[in-house]
This record gives sequence, C-alpha cells and structure tokens, in this order.
Amino acid sequence: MAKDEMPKSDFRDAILWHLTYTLGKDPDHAQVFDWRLALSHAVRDRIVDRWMASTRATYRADAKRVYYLSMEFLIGRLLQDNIVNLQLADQAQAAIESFGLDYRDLLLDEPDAALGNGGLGRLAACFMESLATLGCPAYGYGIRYEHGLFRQSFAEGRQMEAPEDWLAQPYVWQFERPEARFTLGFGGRVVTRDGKPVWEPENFVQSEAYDVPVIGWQGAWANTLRLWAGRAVDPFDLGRFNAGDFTAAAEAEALARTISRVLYPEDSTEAGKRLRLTQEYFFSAASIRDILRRFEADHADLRLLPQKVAIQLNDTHPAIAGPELLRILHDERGLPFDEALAITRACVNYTNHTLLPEALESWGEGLFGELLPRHLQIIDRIDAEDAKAHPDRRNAARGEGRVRMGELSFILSNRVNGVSALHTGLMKTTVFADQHRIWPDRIVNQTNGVTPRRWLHGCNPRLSRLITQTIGDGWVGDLEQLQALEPHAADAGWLEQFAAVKAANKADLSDWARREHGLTLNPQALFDVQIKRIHEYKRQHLNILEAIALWQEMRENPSADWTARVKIFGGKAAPGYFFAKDIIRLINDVAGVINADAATNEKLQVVYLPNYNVTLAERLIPAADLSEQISTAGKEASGTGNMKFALNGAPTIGTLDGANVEIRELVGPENFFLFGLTAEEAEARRAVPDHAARAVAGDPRLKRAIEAIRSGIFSPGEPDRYANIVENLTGADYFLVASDFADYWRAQREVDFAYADRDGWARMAALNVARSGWFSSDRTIRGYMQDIWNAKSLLGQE
Ligand code: AZC
Repeated sequence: MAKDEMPKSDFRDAILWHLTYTLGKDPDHAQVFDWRLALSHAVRDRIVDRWMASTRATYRADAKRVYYLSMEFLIGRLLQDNIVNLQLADQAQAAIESFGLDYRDLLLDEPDAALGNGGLGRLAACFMESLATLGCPAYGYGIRYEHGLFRQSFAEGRQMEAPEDWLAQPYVWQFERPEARFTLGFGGRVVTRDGKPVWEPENFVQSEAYDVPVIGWQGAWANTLRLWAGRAVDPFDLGRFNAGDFTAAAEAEALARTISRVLYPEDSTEAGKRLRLTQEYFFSAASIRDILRRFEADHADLRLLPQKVAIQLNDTHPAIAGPELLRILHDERGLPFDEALAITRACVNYTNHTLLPEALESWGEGLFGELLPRHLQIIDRIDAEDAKAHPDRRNAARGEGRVRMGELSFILSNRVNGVSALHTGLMKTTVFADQHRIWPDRIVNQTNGVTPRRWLHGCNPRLSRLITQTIGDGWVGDLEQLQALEPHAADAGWLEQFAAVKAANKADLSDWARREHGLTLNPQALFDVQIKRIHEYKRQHLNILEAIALWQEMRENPSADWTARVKIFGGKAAPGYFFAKDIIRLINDVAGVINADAATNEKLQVVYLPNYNVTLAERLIPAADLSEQISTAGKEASGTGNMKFALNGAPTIGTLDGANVEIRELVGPENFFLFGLTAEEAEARRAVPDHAARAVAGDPRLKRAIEAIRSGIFSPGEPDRYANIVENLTGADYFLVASDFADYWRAQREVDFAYADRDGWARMAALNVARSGWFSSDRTIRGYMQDIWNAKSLLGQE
C-alpha cells in the first residue's frame, strides 16, 4: 500500500495506512498505543464526511442552532462510543484481531476525558450524543482543561489527589481551529464617549478553539463540541528573552494558559474565586462571539437572532453569557437597551441542577466589578427595568453586596428548567418562588435522561444481545421499545437467560477486581453499589452505618440465613470538603475491619474502588444487583446514575428524591425498595429539637453502630478520628441520617429477603429494564427541542 492509495473501503487497510502514514510506525514495532491511535484515525475518517454533511445541511436550511454552554463535558472515552454509533464494532474487532491484538485491551488503552465533576457534566455528554442522534443542529461549548478531574488513590484509607493528564498523549478526536480565535478583555474601566458607555479592558487573552465531532446513533448526523483553550495575545516577549529573563519572556503565555489549565474540582462549595469567574467569562464570551459570528455571516438583522439561536446555560456557570450578549448587542451593535434585552431573553434558557444553597453561585460585587465592570452596570440596568415593570419583585440579580447568578440566569431567560418533576416543583416553591410568581410560565420541567447507546448497548453487550435477540434492535434508537420485553419477564426460560447475563457480568467484574486490585469478590453475593460524588446529602455514611450494623448482627448470630452481600463504593470528594473525605476514610477503615473478619466475610464484604470515573461506571453498572439512591429527600435534583442502574437491571433502594420518584412510578412500587422521609417530612423533621439524638436513642442498632465508630475499633489507637462524623450524626444531622436509619435498615432486609428468591429477583430486575425506556436522553432532548428551544430535526436532509 502506498501513501497516495489511502484505502476507503477496507477497514483493516485503513488502520494499517494510518499506522504507517499518519503515525509513522512500522507494524512490526507498533505498541497497543500505536494501534489504538491508528484505529481511532480510521474511525475518525468515517465521522468526518458525515460531520461535514451535517454542517452543510444546517447552512443550507438556515436552521435554528442550539448552543449548549457548559463548564463540564464528562465525555469519558470516545473510541468505543464512536465505533458503536457507526456500527463498526464487528469490523473493528475483526480487523484488530487479525493483527493478533486484543480488541478490548485496545479500547481500554484510551484515557478518560474527565472534563467534568459528576452528574451535570455527564448529562451534558449524554445530551450531545442525543442531539446528534436526533439530528438537531447543535454545538456544545466548553473548556479544554489540560487537567480534567483529579486522579484519586487511597493512602491508609485517605483520599489522595494527583493531576490527571488526558492530553499527555495525542488526542485524535480533536481538530485544532486556529482561525476561530477571539481576543477577550478583562478588568479596566468604563468610560463615556459620545454619551455612550465604552468598556476599556485592561488585560487580554485569546481563546483558541478545538473541535470534537459528536456522532449520533447509526452515524446519521454529527455535531460539534467546541472546547476553548486560553492563549496569550503576545505569547513570547523576545525583548525579555534576549535580555536573559527567559521565564519572564513566557509569562504572558503561562498566565493565559492558567485559565484552561484545571477543571474546578468542586461541585458544591465555593472556592478559587477569581480564577473561576475568569474561566466562566472566558468561555462564555468566546462562545457568544462565535455564535454571533456564525449568525452575522448570513443575516444582517439582529432581531432575527431568536429565530436562529437557542442558548442553553447548563447551570449558572455560563450565566455571564447573557449580559455579554446584551452588552455586544447594545454597546457594540448599537441596539437600544430594551431591544437588546428582549433579544437576549428570547435566546437564552437556563437549567438549574441543584437547590443546595451553598452550590448556588454568587460573586462579591467587588471582585465582579473589578473583572467585569461593564457587566455589573448592565446587570444593574436589567434589575432596574424589572423593578419598574414589577414593583413588588424582591429578588434582584444584585443584592446584599453580591451578584447572584441564579437570579441573573432566571431574569435573562426565556425558559428555566428543573431536571426532575420533584425538583422543578421545589424550584417553584423555594429558591425561585418570587420569580415564579412574577413569571409563572417560565419554569418548565425536563426530567434528565441517559444515552442508551453508551449506558446499555455499549457498556452491557451481553444484555444488549439478549434484548436484540428478543425484540429486535430498534430499541437502541427508540428506548421505549424495551416495553416489548415485559411479557418475557413472565417466561421462566427467558428469565434464566437474563439472570445468566447478570451472573456473567458479575464474574467479569470479579475477575477485573482480582487482577486490578487483588480483591476476591464473592460473585454469588448481592452486589450492592453506591457510586457518585461523595457528599453528605448523598449519604454514603448512611450506607456504611448500615454495613456496620449488619456486621454486628451477623457476628452475634453467625448461623442465621444471611443473604451474602458485597457493598461496593466509588466516588471522589472535593479536595476541600473535609467531612466528605472523612466519610471516604471511614468506609475504607470499616472495609478493612469487616473484610478481615473470618466469622462474617463470606457473607459481608465492603469494597471501595478508587478513582471512580466514566469507565469504572461502565464496568460496575452492568454487574450491579442493587442501586443505592439514598439521598435526603429534597436534595438530589434528579440523579442519572439511578436511571443507568434501572436500565441495566439493578432495582433501586431509595428515597423519594429527584428522579427516583419517577423511576418508582414507572417500574412499579413493587419493584423498588422505598424508604425514608419525604421531602416535606424531612423539612418538618429538621424543626424537631434533638431529632438526631432521639432517633439514636430510639434505635439500639443505630446506637451500637455509632458506638463502634466512637470506640475506635475502626481506627485503632485513634478513637477520635471520626469525632466529627459521630458528633454530626448525634447532633445537628442536617441530612437526617439518624432519622432515616431504621427505615433504611428495614428496606435492606426486604432486599435480602427478595434476593433470596432468585427467580423473583430476576423478574423484578427484568421489569426494571423493560420499564426504564422513558429515561433515554433522546426523550429529554425531544422535550427541550419542543418546549424550550423550538428547534427542528434535520435528519434526512443531510
Ligand atoms: C447534578 C445534580 O446533583 C444531580 O442530581 C443531577 O442529576 C445532575 O446535576 C444532572 O442534572 N449537579 C451537579 O453535578 N453539580 C451542580 C453544581 O449542580
């Protein structure tokens, strides 16, 4: 094969061609890494034609485009996803095996792109995939962090954080776009010229674009994820260099790059203020310029903007995009303020992902005004206009010395949405009650969803095969077809096959855990899994307390007929969130003691797998028997892990929180293990004096479990190690762990009982699969297209 004979049709030849001419490697000496890159290039080639066709179709139709602005896109690995969506899996596997290589090894060689913290970032990634699947012309805009979410390891049970470096290797999925650069200003002052305000920024950086194509199911459509990197306007000061100051010569570049250096590792608390606000403005402003550039290339009349542009703010992190658009329309394009405001409002929409007060962003007006002086004036003017129109309005964007990003997002949006029915309801009665009274049509619900391509078809090939054999393959693009499985859940022969899939997935996980971590998991046991960020409201400590209490009862009564369990944990804590880090250490300490107890360890194991990420989720979810969704009611906006577990045949033990409520309604209350206070009851309980102390006093099991922690049996020689946790559990206990413990215990024993009936359990698990089709992110995106964006699919027009 010669260089000018680039093979198009034969996949095997295409891989060899790229290995030779793109990577310059002799096949005789190529490593797994080289083959993986060659395969990725061959796959990428097949994306590019469709990508361009989609872009051309969008221009031809002059279609409305959706712009999804998000600080986080937790995309994970892309090679397998792309192969699956292009339906190349068989070809790719055959080609790779023909070279004598292991196909799975190759897929697993790709680093995880961890450009997100958790649910919000993963949702953005699922949405990008569904937008492409549905043929909705869309761009994702985010930041190309050089270091994604930190790598987690444990040292004596404690979380250690190391920088992640997904870009240490060439990243095949990105295309650098040096032509799409914008110069962005920060700081400075606002002067008046010809009676008009003019912002004179003091510092400048450039945004540089990297495009990642996102291909939909069956390759029918592809959109772009555009990630911005910070660059200096003058990257290199030759004068300083020649004067011998080599470090200073590159200082501007180092500073500019800092902006896109690291993902903010928090997902709930305030920190890193100035850099964080800089990041927010940086990517929002670059995106707005890009959106306007694309619009103005074909349209002269800015009043048409809302017909052609829908902007979605993924939480408040990009909220400054609103005032930035308004500023450009008014200050730079010269539209009257009220018209610029109306246009902005008609384009922008906002998704709220949390009601936790500490996670609702606000900025001190000092810092804000220093960095963005003109935007502060614009925000005041919007507040003033709203105050005129609605004199009884209470919650302005600026108040109490702060710029409140939730309020700002709300008042600049056409639609504001919550992410589950319960959460949307609570938005109306709590944080946005005042706004909702004034703009009653603005808040709408769009319950989250997950992409079935990655979260069932891709990650669970055995179950995918069984489903396709049973009902055909239409379900991958139309998940509600899973309903057709329902009659099979009554067929003993089919259920046996279904149970065999789960057993095989569990065996795979056990093999991997042995190889990777030296763990021996009992594959006969119930795999009870809680994987998510570590947070008090998610209550991993409730789960570990139950493990302690269970262990104590097993020791007391070793000959009873206990259902064997492996409790599996995974998740990272924000580096500055010390209580969460204590919970991690406690779980590891408890695991050490319980797993070493020969009297019980056939029946109970506790395992904390380090460095939870998308890839680990793809491994764990297909092997799970039980899904732990145990947040304090009213605190988890939706959850999306809960949907993935149900879809893969793991029934939920959970509270009436977030989308658990909808999961329970759809799978049926008899196939869901409910416990705990409702959101309303939780509010009321907090008002009861000493609610935690009373709960502990009234529940000998809970008391004994807490006592065990206090006594130091899990922290020999250091009984105070968990003093904070113990004090919290018996004192303030805002998240009502003690109050919910007894009912959680009861529900867990129901699980034990149900699991002992293996046929009954298989049926329950199968019904979870059959009835979870509604949780496809395709359904969610259709909802956004219709109720929020007024955007149309262009499928068939490419
Ligand atoms: C999460 C919510 O906590 C989770 O309930 C929801 O499913 C997810 O968003 C997607 O909507 N929120 C975050 O990850 N982070 C923040 C800042 O809210």
